[in-house]
Amino acid sequence: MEKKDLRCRSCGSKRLETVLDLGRMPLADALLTEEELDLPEAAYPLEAALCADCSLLQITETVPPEVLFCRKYPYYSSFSDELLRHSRENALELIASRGLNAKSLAVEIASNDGYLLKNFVEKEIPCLGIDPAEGPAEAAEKIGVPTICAFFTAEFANELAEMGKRADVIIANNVLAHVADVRGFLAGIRTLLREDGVASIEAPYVRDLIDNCEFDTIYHEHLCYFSATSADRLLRNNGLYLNSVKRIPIHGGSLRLYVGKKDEPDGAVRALLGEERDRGIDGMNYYNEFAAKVGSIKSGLTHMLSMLREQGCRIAAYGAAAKGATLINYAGLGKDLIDFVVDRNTHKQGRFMPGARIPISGPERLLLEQPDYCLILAWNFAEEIMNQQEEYRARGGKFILPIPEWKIA
Ligand code: DWN
Repeated sequence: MEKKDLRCRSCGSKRLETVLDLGRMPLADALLTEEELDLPEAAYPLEAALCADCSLLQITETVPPEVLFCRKYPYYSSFSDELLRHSRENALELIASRGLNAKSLAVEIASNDGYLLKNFVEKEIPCLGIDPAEGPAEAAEKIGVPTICAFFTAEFANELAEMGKRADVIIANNVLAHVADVRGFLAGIRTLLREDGVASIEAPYVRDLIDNCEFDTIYHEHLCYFSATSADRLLRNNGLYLNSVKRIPIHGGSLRLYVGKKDEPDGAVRALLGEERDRGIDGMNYYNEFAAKVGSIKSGLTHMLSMLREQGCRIAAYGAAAKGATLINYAGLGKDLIDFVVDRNTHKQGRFMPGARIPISGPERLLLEQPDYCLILAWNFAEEIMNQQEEYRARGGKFILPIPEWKIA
């Protein structure tokens, strides 16, 4: 069904084709306090559509960024050791490959709690973090990472440039897909980046999303789902160039895009664009079966959990993740099936999952109450979580992985 008034976030085309409609959903990171349980909860359409002109997969609804990312944003990157390891590697690789030193400047957009820039501080390389989320920005300052609590926009970049700041390296992990004014964002990068500088941008890879049916990574914070093809077209239309690219396993499969101001694509870019062409990732056929696959995950999971419940089993979940909110609310997994969710992030403990309103506690509750099963909502960190929770398993607890189809682990 063609969309009338909507335009593609990248190329402005009106030719947006629905790929998956998840209906009206609460905001994935809008965790509720006890007091808010009796209050009405906002819900917004959540529909993913493909642009027939530039092949960008995107959601059709834009929730104001101030609503999504500011006052009570509960996500702190440092609660995952795997993410810290990954980010340190990213930082050290950039420092080495760009020969950064005390005269350089590294700027990270969406720097959160300093999880990555702390590696630059350790190496005494001047750096600056920018993040609109008050809590994480404060936490970053506390560990000595210079951070400005603000959105990164073209105007903001102009202000920095007028203060004489130019970045040798700009890092933007898990933010390009979140930005409503993507043109302004990229204009800001062009302004702030030195002529010979590099922007290292990580974003979930649409190919892994579709091939592994990671539909729960679709939520209102994620406006775009990039392929190398759609990212290349967006960057090119905004005076930036995809010069190298890597597929990386983080967050269920992501791309690391190396972006510059000169058009010098390397073999890795040409190879991946070729692969995508061969697989038809820029055409609707590639997305046709996705909705049906999502439907079977939903029915398979709810059926299995209901069976366990009927057998008298107690079920909990691990990871009050944004993707977890999509999964439980889309699949209708409520308090009748899942008793509680656990999460290491102390800012999430004591709150409730949006929509389903399942209580969130610390991981110690798993051993305290020893539920028979634990559904891992943060499946992208399943290995780390299962290793960490060996005692729970040694006492007979069983883990359930929901994606790409449920299995007992
Ligand atoms: O883009 C985004 C990605 C990068 O992160 C954001 N918009 C929001 C967020 O998405 P998410 O919440 O789905 O991300 P994670 O990183 O998969 O969330 C994992 C959750 O699990 C966090 O709340 C931390 C928690 N966790 C834990 O309690 N113990 C994670 C690990 C590894 C653990 O051992």
